[in-house]
Amino acid sequence: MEHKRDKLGFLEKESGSIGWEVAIVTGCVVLVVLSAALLPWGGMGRAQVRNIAVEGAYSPATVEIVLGRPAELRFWRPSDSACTRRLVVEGLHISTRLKPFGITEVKFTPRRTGHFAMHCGMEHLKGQVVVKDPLNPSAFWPVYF
Ligand SMILES: [Cu+2]
Repeated sequence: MEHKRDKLGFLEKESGSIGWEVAIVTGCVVLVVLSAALLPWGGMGRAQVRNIAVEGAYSPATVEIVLGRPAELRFWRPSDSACTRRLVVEGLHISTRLKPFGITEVKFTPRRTGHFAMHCGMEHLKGQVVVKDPLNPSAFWPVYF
């Protein structure tokens, strides 16, 4: 099969055919976009670690995490006051005892977006866990206060 050459001597491509270069570049772009899109759900990568001090208040009172990736909330409770013993996060199925004078790790993978109220057993201490979907930032359902 003869290749046609233009005036400058460059090989002309047959009309209607897509060059390999175009196919490869398109394939790469598709792969990058797909992997970026799937990352939040894949559970890939390290856990999202958040440190929270429990002494008179939760500090910080608001922690933000991303949907679908393993999360690890680390509660540092430097006292054994009865008030701070229990930790509850509404809507995320978290109710646990925080050990005194140490760190309690609470591990879970958030499967829904929203603002989830966090409080002690008697609801003196208050905070919230915010779960966001980076691909759909306006998705905040259901909302728990
Ligand atoms: Cu309390």
